Amino acid sequence: MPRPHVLVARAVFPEVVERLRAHFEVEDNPGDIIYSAAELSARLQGKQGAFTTGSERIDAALLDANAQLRAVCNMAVGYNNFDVDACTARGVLCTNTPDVLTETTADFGFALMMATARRISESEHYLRRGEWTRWAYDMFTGRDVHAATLGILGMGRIVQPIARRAALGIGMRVIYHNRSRLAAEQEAPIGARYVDKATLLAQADHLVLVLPYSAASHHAIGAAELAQMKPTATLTNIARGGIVDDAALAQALRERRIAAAGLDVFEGEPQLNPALLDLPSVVLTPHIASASVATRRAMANLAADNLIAALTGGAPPTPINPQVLASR
Ligand code: 8YV
Repeated sequence: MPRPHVLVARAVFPEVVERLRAHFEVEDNPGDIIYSAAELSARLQGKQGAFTTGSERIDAALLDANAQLRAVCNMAVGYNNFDVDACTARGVLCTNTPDVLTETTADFGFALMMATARRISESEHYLRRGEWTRWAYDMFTGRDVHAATLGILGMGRIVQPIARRAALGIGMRVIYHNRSRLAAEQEAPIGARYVDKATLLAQADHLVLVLPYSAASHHAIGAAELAQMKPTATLTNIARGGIVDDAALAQALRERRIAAAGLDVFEGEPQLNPALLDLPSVVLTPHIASASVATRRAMANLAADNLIAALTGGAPPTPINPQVLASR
């Protein structure tokens, strides 16, 4: 039987590409060029599978131009770059990489919240500029994190690790909001209390966003929501750009309607709203919440496991639309 052909759309650990070469004819991208939609579609000609990241959009037009495609395997837990309905309608399996990045991302979310509340970036820049000449009683005073109220908007796997760190680690009171609620036995050990969105916004000292991006979550935090937060509150986004209205956030920070923000994701990234760059009260990081060496390796291997299983008759470990497999 001829070996399937696959595209590895971005540069990735060489040993993971080698794993794929054991099963497939592989076109890889060691130069890590970001393909335009037209180039991605052209490179997928004749390929049955794709190893993708969040930067490759898989939509109906691309699928129609590549009717031979059987599987698209994202090296990411988020998959808003996939039109899953269009894939399902054409029998294309979609997979993602849940679970392997949860604790690493929770570590980062916690670090970003801490850095934001305690003004770590702002004070470091001051020091590097050579402006630190003496101690002052109010120099870079921030907001306490321990014993404060953590608000989590969103749900799913990441809520519990963040809540666990917060409640059991440093005695935070944890409230969360999402369309659905954790079971009582999941809430109890981490002391998480379900509240409505208005209560979450009004009571959180530190608000962390962990919800997936969709049309429904677009600008879930905009001017109206920011206006409901405490002027002393911080906002941390480790979920997706577009969940926060970045222009409204920049304005709220400029007018000191909230105290500070920690952002790992941005609308239109890697471009940033320039207003954010001018604000000292924002900690900015380039979408690295899952970026520990071990976790990125685990994500790449899980995406490869999915691709190998999908095209060799196996059971992909983390399918998004498993109904496609049932109908094969
Ligand atoms: C990825 C992420 O690194 O998993 C996700 O959803 O946001 C990150 O961990 C990024 O999407 C690249 O694929």
